[in-house]
Amino acid sequence: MKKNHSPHVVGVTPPYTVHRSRQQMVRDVRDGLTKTPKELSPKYFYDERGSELFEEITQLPEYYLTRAERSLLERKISEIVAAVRPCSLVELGAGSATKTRLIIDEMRSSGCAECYVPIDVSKDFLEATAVQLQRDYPDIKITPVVSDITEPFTLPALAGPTLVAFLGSTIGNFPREPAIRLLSHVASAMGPADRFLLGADLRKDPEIINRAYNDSRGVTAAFNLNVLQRLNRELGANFPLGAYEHKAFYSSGHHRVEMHLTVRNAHTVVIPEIGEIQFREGETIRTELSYKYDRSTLEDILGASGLVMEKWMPADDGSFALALARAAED
Ligand code: SAH
Ligand code: AVI
Repeated sequence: MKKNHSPHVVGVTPPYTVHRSRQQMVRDVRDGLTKTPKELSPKYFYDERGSELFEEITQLPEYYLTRAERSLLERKISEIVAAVRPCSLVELGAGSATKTRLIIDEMRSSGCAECYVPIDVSKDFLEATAVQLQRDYPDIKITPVVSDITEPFTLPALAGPTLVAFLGSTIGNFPREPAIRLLSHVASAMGPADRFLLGADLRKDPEIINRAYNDSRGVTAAFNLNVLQRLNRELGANFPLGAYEHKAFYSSGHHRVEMHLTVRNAHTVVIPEIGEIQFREGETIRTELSYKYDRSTLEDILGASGLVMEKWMPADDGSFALALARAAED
């Protein structure tokens, strides 16, 4: 990597991180809920409970994304590691880093695995992931970083070459311009020998997509509603959870899933640091977008971010793809 900054390492500076992110949260919630239509950033799904619910989603029969990416990684990781020869791995939005173990295992068996830097906003969950990984891989330096990847992020000094992974199609939770801003930060942190590995969900039969976001056990609904529970817990808000309903649908025109919370009956919510907010019957809070891609759209987004796609690795059934990219020469 080109840059060498000091990171906010978990366990060393948590009060600083928590304090800053709370102020940001109040600002974001105020901005989002005073807009028409109302919205909340999907990053607020991920407190510890939200991260646990997401893990449950990845096990659901309807949620094909995680299984599709896992089987692609199993098939392609030796080729990727042989081509990049990474000694360090940085991961954006690492979560439980379950699939990441496939990358780390391959790096170790091919002779170089010095450090792993998982970056995530979900502080407690990230800490638990890092502790477990350090136990399982005592020979690798694990440096978790609590950070919002939409901000220009900082990275520790790393033994190169570095593979920067962004898995799970989390890129899909960002519309085009924010996605380009985020990936531009990645591109500018990469040196010539580094590579970016992106996992992305592809366009397909809308029924399959709709099922993935409307599972029969209601786990996605609980994940969606958890954002309001979080605002109740952390900001002392009084959202009546029973007054909201999970709604998710695929919009073919926009190539994206929209996730909303629909208001069943009108009410007023008080958030002490923000004030009173009115909710009308039938209105919605948009909580997430999840874009689905094709190769040319992704190549275009990567290109606009200063990245060049070198390898395109779609699943045999076309459900999901991995893309490997390098930074464009200036
Ligand atoms: N990579 C994992 C987890 C995907 S879930 C997988 O493929 O299964 C999305 C992850 O990104 C969560 O762990 C969430 O906490 C994290 N995340 C979401 N928005 C983020 C942001 N703005 N900054 C940092 N991490 C974020
Ligand atoms: C993390 N992200 C890619 C998931 C997605 O599919 O957009 C989050 C999610 N939302 C509902 N289910 C899963």
